Amino acid sequence: MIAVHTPRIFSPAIFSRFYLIVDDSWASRCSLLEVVQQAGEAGVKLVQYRNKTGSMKQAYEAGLALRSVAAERGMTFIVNDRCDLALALEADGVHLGQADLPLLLARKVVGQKMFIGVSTHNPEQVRLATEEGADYLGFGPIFTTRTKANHEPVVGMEGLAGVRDLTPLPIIAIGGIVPDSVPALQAAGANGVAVASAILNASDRSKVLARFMAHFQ
Ligand code: TZP
Ligand code: MG
Repeated sequence: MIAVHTPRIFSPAIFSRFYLIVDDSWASRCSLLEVVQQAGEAGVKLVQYRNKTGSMKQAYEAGLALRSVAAERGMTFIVNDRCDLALALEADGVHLGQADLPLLLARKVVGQKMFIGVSTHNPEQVRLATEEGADYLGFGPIFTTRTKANHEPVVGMEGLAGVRDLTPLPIIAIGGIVPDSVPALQAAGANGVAVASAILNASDRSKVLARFMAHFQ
C-alpha cells in the first residue's frame, strides 16, 4: 500500500530538524495535503499528523493521504497520540503526550521499528522519558499558543535551557514558534523546532517555510 517506510535506525539528525505539525483542526481552512506537499518542496523532512477530534475512520482516511505524500517525498511521518493509528498508517513513529499510553506500553504496541517521541513540560518528565527510552523529546510550550487548548504553563527559553543537560536525546522545542525565534532556541539547546500555526496560518506559506528552513542548513 505504502511505497516507502523508513526503518527505525536512530540518528539524532532525524530529529535535529524543522518538524511540521499538520493539525486536522485546520483542515476546513487549508488543504493539509497541499501543506505537506509544499513542505516537501521546501525540504522539510519531518512531519506529524495530529487529529484530536476525528473518528478513527476519518483520521485514518485523512492520514493515509498525508502519509502517502510524506512517503513519496522521503519525509519521516509521525502520528500524534495514537499507537493504533500509527500502526494502521505504517507511520515511522508515534508522538505521545503525558496523557497518552505510557512509553513502555506504547513500545510494546508499536514494536521496535517505530520511533517514539514524548511531549515533556518539566525536568521530571524529561528525566523519565529519557530513562524509559524515548527517541526524542518535545519540550514546551516555549511560548503561549492557541493550537493546544488548556496547554501546560509556558516554559520560556529559560525552561528549555534548564533541561538541556538532563538528557542526551534530541529536544524539539514547541509552542508559538516563529522563524525569528529559532536562533535563540538553538542557543538554548533545542535540536529542532515543531511548528503548526506559523505555517498553517501563513499567508505566504512557502516564504515562511523557507525562513524556518534557513536555520537548519
Ligand atoms: N503543544 C504545545 S504547542 C503545540 C502542541 C501540540 C502545537 C504547536 O503549536 P503552534 O504554536 O501552533 O506552533
Ligand atoms: Mg498527545
